[in-house]
Amino acid sequence: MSKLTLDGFFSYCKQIAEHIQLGERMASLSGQSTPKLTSAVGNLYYDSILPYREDANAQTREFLARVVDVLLDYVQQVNDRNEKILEFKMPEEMQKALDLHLPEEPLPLKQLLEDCKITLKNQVKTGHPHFFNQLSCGLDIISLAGEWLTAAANTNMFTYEIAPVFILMENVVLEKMRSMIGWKSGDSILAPGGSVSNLYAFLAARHHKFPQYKEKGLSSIPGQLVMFTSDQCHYSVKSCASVCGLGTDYCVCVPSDERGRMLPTELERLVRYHKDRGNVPFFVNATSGTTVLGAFDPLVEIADICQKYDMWMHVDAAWGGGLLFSKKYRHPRLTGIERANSVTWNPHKLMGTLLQCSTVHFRHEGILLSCNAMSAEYLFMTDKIYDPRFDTGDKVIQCGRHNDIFKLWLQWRGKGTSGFERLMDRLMELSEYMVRRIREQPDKFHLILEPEMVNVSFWYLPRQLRGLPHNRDKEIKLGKVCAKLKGRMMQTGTLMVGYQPDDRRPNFFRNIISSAAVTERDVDFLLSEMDRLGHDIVVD
Ligand code: ABU
Repeated sequence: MSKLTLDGFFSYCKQIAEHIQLGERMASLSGQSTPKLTSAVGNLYYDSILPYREDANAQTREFLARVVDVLLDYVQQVNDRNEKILEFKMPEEMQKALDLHLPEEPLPLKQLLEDCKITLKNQVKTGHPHFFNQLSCGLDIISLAGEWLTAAANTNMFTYEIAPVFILMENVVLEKMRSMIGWKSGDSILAPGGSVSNLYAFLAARHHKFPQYKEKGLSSIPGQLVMFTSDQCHYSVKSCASVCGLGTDYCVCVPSDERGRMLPTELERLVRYHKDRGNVPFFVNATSGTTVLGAFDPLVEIADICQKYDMWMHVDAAWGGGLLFSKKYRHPRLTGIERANSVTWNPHKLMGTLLQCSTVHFRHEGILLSCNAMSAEYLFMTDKIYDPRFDTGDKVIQCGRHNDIFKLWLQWRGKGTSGFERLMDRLMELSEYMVRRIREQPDKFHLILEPEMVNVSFWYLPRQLRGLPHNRDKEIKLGKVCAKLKGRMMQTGTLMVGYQPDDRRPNFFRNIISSAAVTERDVDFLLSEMDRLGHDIVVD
C-alpha cells in the first residue's frame, strides 16, 4: 500500500468504512451473499497480489476464483427462465444504487468483488432466452471461454511477433469464410464492428479505382464520386460518404420494394442519371439482411449492373452472412454473393460469437496492404526473422487491434461447420414458428410482412384496437402502443423486444431470434407475455 500521513490515514479509514458500508448495502441490494473471499484475502489490496507480490500466488488465485464464481453465477442466472432479464432503474435511481466514484485511495479486494457482483446484477441479461431486442442476442458458452482466454492473453493483433497463434488462427478462419463466400483467394481482416468493416470496403474500392488517391489525395479523383445503397441499408454506409469526403448527398438511396429489397431497375436509373451529369458512380452497397426488416437485396441483378457500369460491388452481410452455412436458407438469399468485390460478415450476430467479432473480405489478394499500409518502421520491420506478411497490422487504418479471433475459432472447433449450419436452420425455423403463432392470433397480432430472415415485424393489438378495420389511423395508434408496451416490458423486466418506425409506417415491433437459447416455449411466452402486459393499453 502507498504511504500515508496520520491525518491521511484517519481520513482513509473513514473512507474505507463508508465504502464497506456501501458495499454491504449494494450486496444486499444484489440479493447475493456468495461468493465471498476469506477475510485474509478480502482485506488485501491490489499491491498484495500478483504482479506486485511474487509470493502471492495463493491469494491471487483465491481472488480470481471468487471472481470466476461471480461470472458462473451470472451465466446460470442468464439461462434461468425464472430470472428477470433486467432490474430496470431510471438513470438517477441507478446512480444512487451504485458506487461509481473513483477513489483517491485503493479499495480492498472484497470491495472489488462486490463491485463485480453489483455490476452484473444491474446488467441487462442479453443471453436470457426472453431477450429478443438486438441482432446480437445469446451467450455462447464456448465463445465465452474463448473471450476469457483472450483477456488473459491480453495481446495486440498487429504483429506475429506478439500474437503468433492468434495471427495464424485469423488466417485459417478468414480463408474458410472466403471459401464459403465462393472465393479461392482474396484478402480479409477482422474489424471493430460492421460499420468499420463497411468503411474498409469503401476505402478499398476507392483505392482500386484510383490508386493514386493514397498519395495524391482528392486531386487524383476526376469528378464527383457517387455511391449507391438501398433506402433500407445500415446507416454506416451513408457515414462512409460523409467520412470519406463524398458528402452524404452523393450516397444515393435506391428505393426498395415492399419487403425492403433494393429495386435493381431503380439502381440502374440512378446510376445513369449521375453518369449523364458527369459524376463518377463507383460503389454499390447491397445489403444481405437489412437491420430492421431482414431483407436481402437481389445480388445477381445488382452484380450485373455493377459489371455493366464498372462499379465496385460491396455486400453488407453483417447480419445475413451467417446463412452462408445453411444449404436450406442460403439460396436464393445470398445467391450471387461470390460476384461481389467485398463482403462484410459479423459472426457476433447470427453465429452467436461474443461481441464483438466482425469480418470484411475482399476478392482481391493483397488489396488491404496496398490500400492501407503505412509501413511504420517501429512495428513492421522488413528484416524480421520471419515472413513480414504475417504482420497483418499494416493492413488496417487502426494500429492496435483487439483479439477477436480466438473466441470464434474455439466456437467453430466446438460446433464444427455442421453445428453452425444446424444453428442457422434452427433460428430460421423458430422464426417461421413465430410467424405461424402470430397468424393464429389475428385479433392480438398483426404480421407486417413475410420475413426473409429472423426479423419478425408485427404490431400488438390491445383490446381497445381489436376488431377495427386496419387503416392508417389505426397504424398510428398501434405505433403508440409499441412505446407503451416496451416501457412495461422494461419495468417488469420479463421480456425485451425492440421497436422502431420506418419510412413506410409508424413504430412496429421487430423481434429477433438469434440466440441458441430460444425454444418454441420461449416464443409462446413472448406472445403471451406481450398480451399479459399490454391488453389494457389505451392510446388516443
Ligand atoms: N449494427 C446493427 C445492430 C442493430 C441492432 O442490434 O439492432
